[in-house]
Amino acid sequence: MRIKRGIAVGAALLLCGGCAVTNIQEKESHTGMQEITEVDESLIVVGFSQIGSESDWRNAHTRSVKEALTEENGFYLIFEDAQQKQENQIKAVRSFILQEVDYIVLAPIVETGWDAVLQEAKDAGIPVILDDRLADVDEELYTCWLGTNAEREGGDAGLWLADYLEKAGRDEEKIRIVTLQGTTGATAQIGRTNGFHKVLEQHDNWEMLEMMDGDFTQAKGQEVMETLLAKYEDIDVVVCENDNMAFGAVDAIREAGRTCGPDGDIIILSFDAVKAAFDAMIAGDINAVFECNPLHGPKLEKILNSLEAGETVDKIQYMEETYFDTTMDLESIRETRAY
Ligand code: GZL
Ligand code: ZN
Repeated sequence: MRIKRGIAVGAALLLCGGCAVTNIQEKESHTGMQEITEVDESLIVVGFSQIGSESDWRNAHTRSVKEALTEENGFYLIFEDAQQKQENQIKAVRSFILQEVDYIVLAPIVETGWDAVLQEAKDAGIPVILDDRLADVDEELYTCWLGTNAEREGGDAGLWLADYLEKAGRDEEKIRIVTLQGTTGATAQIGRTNGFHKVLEQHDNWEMLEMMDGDFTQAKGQEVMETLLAKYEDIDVVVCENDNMAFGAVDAIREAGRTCGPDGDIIILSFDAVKAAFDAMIAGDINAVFECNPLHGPKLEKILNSLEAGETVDKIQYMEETYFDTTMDLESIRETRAY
């Protein structure tokens, strides 16, 4: 680990056991708490800029990374929560550079706006791992990306809907669809929207009435669904680009005196497959959920250890994922879920 030279808190290098340690690492600094602790030279110091805590998925993702990058596993993790603001992520990356961390892990809230700060990390000789979402930069500016195939998730949702409608004898019927999109410009939003659109184009009886940004949150999802229900008399399908927006959409549909799910008028498709989505499918509110696996911790740990050992790693690494719907034994599957 690089020894951090005097920054805001003032460098106080303690020599112990012949190795220099710094006691100036600031842990969990997103809380503003100044927890001064000793950092053992042998630990791999990782700065992690996390988007926020906007969804169940995000919280599971944070837990997974924190559970993997522990001191027992040989890491010193500096965690920064950006509260869903890109400027906070850029500030966090700059603070990691100042602290001369060994690696930077960044989950970029949107794909654009990263060129300058990632060039600064490269100039400082600090490898950057993109996790979860991608940044639209020269691929020389990051070592690898660990993510999920959002476009395939969107396509799977479209194929599932086509199969579901055919089985219901509705493959010729006019199908009116709205989409609650994730944060505009986020990899998950771009991929899911594009993937679903590719299938929609195959069905000239499907019409996308409107797509609105629900920012991956339950509150915004409910608000957007209320707007769409007021605007469109007939909605047959709601594509929700994450579970939390789907929960908000179900509340809005109920409050409008409408019905949804396998026994309702409106088909609800969602992405992530957190435990609460299983509860919603079991309750008959949601028809199908397309998994996006947040348990990135163990793979990140493996990537970091490989890099520390001087090995090269694959530039793009995907998480495994599948889908679930109400034809399955959801109660028992739910018990096997880790998030
Ligand atoms: C998906 C991830 C998305 C989740 C949302 O890879 O970026 O962000 O689908 C989360 O729940 O907010
Ligand atoms: Zn995904």
